[in-house]
Amino acid sequence: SVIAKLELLPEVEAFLNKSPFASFVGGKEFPAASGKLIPTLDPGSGETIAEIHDLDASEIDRAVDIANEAFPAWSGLTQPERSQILLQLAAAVEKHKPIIAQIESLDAGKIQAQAAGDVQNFVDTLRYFVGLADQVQTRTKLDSPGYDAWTYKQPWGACAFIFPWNFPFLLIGWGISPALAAGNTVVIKPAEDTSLSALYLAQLAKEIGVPDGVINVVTGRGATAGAALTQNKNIKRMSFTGSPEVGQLVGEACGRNLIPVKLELGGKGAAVVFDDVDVAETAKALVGAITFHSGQVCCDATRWLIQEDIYDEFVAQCIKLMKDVKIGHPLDPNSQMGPVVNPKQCERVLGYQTKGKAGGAECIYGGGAATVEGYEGNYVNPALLAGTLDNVAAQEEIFGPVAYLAKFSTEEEAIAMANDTQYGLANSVWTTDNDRAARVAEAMIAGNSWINAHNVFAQGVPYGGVNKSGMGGGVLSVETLMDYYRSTSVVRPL
Ligand code: TXE
Repeated sequence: SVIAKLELLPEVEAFLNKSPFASFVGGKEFPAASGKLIPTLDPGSGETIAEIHDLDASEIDRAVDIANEAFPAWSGLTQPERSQILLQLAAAVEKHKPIIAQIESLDAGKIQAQAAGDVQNFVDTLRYFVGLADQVQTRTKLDSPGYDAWTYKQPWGACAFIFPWNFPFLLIGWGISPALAAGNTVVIKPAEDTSLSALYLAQLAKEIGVPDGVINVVTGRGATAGAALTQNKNIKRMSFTGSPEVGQLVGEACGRNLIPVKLELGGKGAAVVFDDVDVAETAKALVGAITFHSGQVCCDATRWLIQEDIYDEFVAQCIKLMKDVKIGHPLDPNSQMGPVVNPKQCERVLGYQTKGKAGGAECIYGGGAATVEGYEGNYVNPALLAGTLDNVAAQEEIFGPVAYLAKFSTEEEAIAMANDTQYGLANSVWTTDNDRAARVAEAMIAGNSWINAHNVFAQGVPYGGVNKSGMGGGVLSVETLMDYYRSTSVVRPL
């Protein structure tokens, strides 16, 4: 076995030896009565690293009940008491960063150093939301002549989260931190391909004294376990991150029960590059972005719109850079780009290259499957396609290291092309003209616009998409924190 030859930390080996993994609910293992298991694979070698339990609908419902039962005690703590526990959790995760990062790297096919960055981001995000929640005034006096009036904010109860496989641990941090800091309990359903870091978190939370039932992890298939969570009438809020197709189903299910839902879906971001940029630097940044986590990044720049007079030079630079990208196993410290998550995703990425070419696009560099000696993983080559924007590869989310290039001549044309999409998550504009940068950044229809950068996040800066990219954004900011309080207005005539 290839995995046996990898240098795993003893703690990671010990953790994997606990397989098969039950879910973790109410502070203890929570097995699937059916005994059904789902294998979880190392995308870098194709080998099975563990198995997870596949819960059924009644078990999901039981987990939600347990989370609701834990709510009165958790929400009844004072804010300093709750914050203290969550800060201890943040410290424990930080201490265990190398272990969690290696589990994540092996489970999700993520370059190990990037996985460590994700774990740190979880820690920073949790600390940030604890700090914010400490400042929330739960009673606010209203100025209403003739009345004594105020609003009172309190947490909801058990909140549900369904997460995808591209940033398994980081997204848990973005999702649950505001919910927990506000005093809610959580039920987390990680993607079936990448449930291990969530299970590690739940066990760690138990060890450091997070009360039982506050952080629950349920594992299983999307169409069964995931769907059961979205149909449960006792969850107080739902947050889903994943594909638009499933997002619609989640929205429908929550709509039927009038449960508030937040959807973070895909994207087809544009990078608009004007001719006054440093071409080599900009090409480097965009090649870095599209190859980062093999392009499995919802806010990625996947449509590169290049002003016509620098187009050829820009393409030449990109090709040079892409040739140098070292594809390899995520745990190999020399690797710059790892595999895609599973064979299905590999087929999807290659399929869009075929469909794009059939629709008239030209493949100007790369493409196809990649081979990495000694590993039977899901490796693909980075690729550059070029053509008109009415092509399926320019309109649909590929979720792989594939950039689609097109030329523009004027600023107006560039904005129209950037907005020629059903998505609206994140775009970037590249120029040394500050006025133009601000104009274009504001004219592109999306939740986020970056200037001379792509994929930059900061706690305190709201993140999230519009249109087919989702609804209820505000992630990473006070906007999301406030979602996790319900508000009661109290009025007494004087
Ligand atoms: O995602 P799914 P998939 C996009 C990306 C990718 C494509 C397919 O383009 O190629 O989606 O990925 C759970 N009810 N993104 O099929 O199915 C599932 O178990 C409730 C973009 O893997 O949306 C998992 O936990 N839940 C995205 C989660 O939904 C269901 C990241 C996401 O899986 C369910 C991932 C159902 N009926 C994929 N069916 C982003 N925006 O970052 C599945 N799930």
